[in-house]
Amino acid sequence: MRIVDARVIVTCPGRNFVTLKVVTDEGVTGVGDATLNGRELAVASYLRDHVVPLLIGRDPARIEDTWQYLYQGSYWRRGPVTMSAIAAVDTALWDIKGKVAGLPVYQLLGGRSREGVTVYGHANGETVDEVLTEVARFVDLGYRAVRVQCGVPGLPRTYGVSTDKMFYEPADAALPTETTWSTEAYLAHVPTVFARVRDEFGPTLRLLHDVHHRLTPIEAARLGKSLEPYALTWMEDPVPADLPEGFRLIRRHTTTPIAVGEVFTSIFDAAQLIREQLIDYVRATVVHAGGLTHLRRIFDLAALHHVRSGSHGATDLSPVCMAAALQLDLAIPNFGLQEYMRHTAPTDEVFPHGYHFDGGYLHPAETPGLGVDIDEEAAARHPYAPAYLPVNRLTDGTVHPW
Ligand code: GCO
Ligand code: MG
Repeated sequence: MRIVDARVIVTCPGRNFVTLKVVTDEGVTGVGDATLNGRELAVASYLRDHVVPLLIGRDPARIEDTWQYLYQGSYWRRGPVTMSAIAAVDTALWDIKGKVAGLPVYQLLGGRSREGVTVYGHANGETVDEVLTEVARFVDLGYRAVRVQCGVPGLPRTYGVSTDKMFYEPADAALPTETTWSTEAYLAHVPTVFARVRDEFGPTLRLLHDVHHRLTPIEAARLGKSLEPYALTWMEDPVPADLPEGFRLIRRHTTTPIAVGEVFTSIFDAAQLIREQLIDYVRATVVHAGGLTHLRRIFDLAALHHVRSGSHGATDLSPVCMAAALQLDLAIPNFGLQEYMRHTAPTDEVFPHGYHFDGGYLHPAETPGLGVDIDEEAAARHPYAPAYLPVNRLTDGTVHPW
């Protein structure tokens, strides 16, 4: 079998997605997600101009060899653009391998290690009362884990709080919107939110919170400590993870578990955090971390050090990424949690898929391959529209992590 074509499909059914579709001479096809929110066209060009010509004529069964060829062969390693492009090829080749074998990809990865993939949803509101209503909605839907984000009094807009609750999308404008941040207001407010959520929902519902890289290590340590009575499953991205040793300071002060890694693209971003046991969950995912082949490597390293998976699953990762992530989530021994933000109906129409939610779990499709596809005619009805993530500033105007 040989690869005869590879198409890069950019579509915007409400938000932008980049998808690679690999076609073989025997008519078997595979898909891979290549979406990099706010920088989509860079990956589309990398694929079209520098990767697709190298795929034509290759044997699609040689997944590892192709990965190494694209990674080592580019000379310029790592980075989100390169790794998302490699991820798309890798994912598509796993899809093809599954279809050829007549098996869902999780069977090729060692088979099922659990009955379903436990997911968490996003409860958010401007006020604590609104948050409580939203948490109740997720509990009613069957979720066993809920991320809680609340507006901060005095700040006009806060990360993670949206009007369209289920389909939160922060890349909301053709040029970046600007938001305002106050660490003082935030640190004072968050513990009061979790006190009320625990009070209302009892001790066993798994609760999570995303700090979105906005604190310094000592501030994060203080937040972790103040949240200890509410027993969070994790505090996410407490600081920018560029400096792994910064996490030692957080660790020294708090037992609140830490999840990091949605912006990681390589095992080398995570290695020190994992080896020193500075984190509890690694949030890398298929599309930005080099596909199933490389993500499996990250999770295997994590397993040696009591670190579990907690893959990113925001709406800017397409259903193709989610379908692939679920295959790996089901197979690995050290699965922790999977983020699950629902896609809109127009997105689901462009990406028909067989995974489904039931009783707090997502279940991958049982069909051969990944169990997801792209409807190219539907995709063509939604042309690319520029959209950027916001830029954040402190109240005095200083640029601050968003
Ligand atoms: C999450 C993430 C997202 C990111 C988004 C950026 O935990 O789901 O923080 O909400 O902000 O993926 O494109
Ligand atoms: Mg996050």
